[in-house]
Amino acid sequence: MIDMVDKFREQFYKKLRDVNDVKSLEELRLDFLSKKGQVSALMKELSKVPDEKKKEYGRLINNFKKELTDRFEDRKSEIVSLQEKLLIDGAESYDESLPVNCPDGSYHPITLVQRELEDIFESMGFDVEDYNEIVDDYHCFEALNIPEFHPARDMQDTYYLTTPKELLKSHTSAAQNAILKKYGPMLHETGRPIRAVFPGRCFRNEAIDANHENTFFQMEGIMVDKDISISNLIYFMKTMLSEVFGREVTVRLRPGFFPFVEPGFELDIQCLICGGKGCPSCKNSGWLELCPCGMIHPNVLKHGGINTDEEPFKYTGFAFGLGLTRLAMMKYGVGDIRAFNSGDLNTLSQFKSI
Ligand code: FA5
Repeated sequence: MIDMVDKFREQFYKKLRDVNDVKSLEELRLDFLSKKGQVSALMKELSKVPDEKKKEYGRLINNFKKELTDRFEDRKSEIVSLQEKLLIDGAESYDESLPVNCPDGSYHPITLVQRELEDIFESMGFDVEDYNEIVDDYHCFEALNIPEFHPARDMQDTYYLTTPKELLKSHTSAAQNAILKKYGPMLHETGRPIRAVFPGRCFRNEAIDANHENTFFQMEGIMVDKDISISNLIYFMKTMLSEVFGREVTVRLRPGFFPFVEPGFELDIQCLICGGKGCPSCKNSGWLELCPCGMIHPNVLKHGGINTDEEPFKYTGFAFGLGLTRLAMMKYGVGDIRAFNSGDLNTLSQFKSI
């Protein structure tokens, strides 16, 4: 009997660790705590033990049942409170099994997140810009301090067109040069800082999984002015994330290499699908790479015609490349990125109606 209890305990805790949603929680309850579950099976075994041991084993099973019920309730309240936190800004609780209920159509969740971010950045004085999906090699790489044959090109394997040196843009950074050239003269002539965000669709030849797509969205942002520093960058990143999520979210900043920034950082957000415990959406790390950023490399500013040398107008700036699709996953609690490009109305009709 003691061996059976130990075996069931081990199985229970192993399964409990993997439970991340209400559905699998219910499966666990049925498996262990329902009338047909493992604990009831132990109770039935009790009839087979000698009378003098019945009391001792009865107590053992009751204590075991209480232990399992307590742990089950703890995990249940953790999951429920995590889900409540995820129900931000009217996003209905995302459940892929719900029937289609959207007679008038609805916005795609990425459109919703994009518009919300545009509003946030506009309120902080940023212009919103649009940019091509087909770009040339110069804008996607060379102007970003990534010369031909530089190994950094391997990080973004994309789709080339038959026209020489034209490709589907692999990142929104491809627009940086055009934005610097558009707003640079105003900066030099009137001192108006460059503050712009530019959302866009990006393409990469990726091995697709729960958090990688071959077609996904990013939102790039740049700010260039006199005396811009890393503190400005961190301030804007934190403000943006707390506005989007409506509360403080746990982030971490670690060094990251991108030839177009120096220094460069990776800004990760603690996974809101599993609360940092580890799940397929965050490759079991508890963190999701969301927004690489850094101080714009002087070579990039020079390619964009910005004066980086002469006093008193020596300009510096920061840039970031936010993963919009991943942000939508976190905001709405969508555990698999493939849901967004699926065209599945059950999934996509659960967001704000038109
Ligand atoms: C870049 O694309 C850089 N251009 C970002 C940048 C901009 C750095 C400005 C510094 C300054 P990266 O390859 O890490 O970096 O992609 C940026 C974000 O896009 C990732 O953090 C992730 O959130 C998202 N992303 C990248 N690849 C995919 C993919 N295949 N599917 C979904 N999201 C992706």
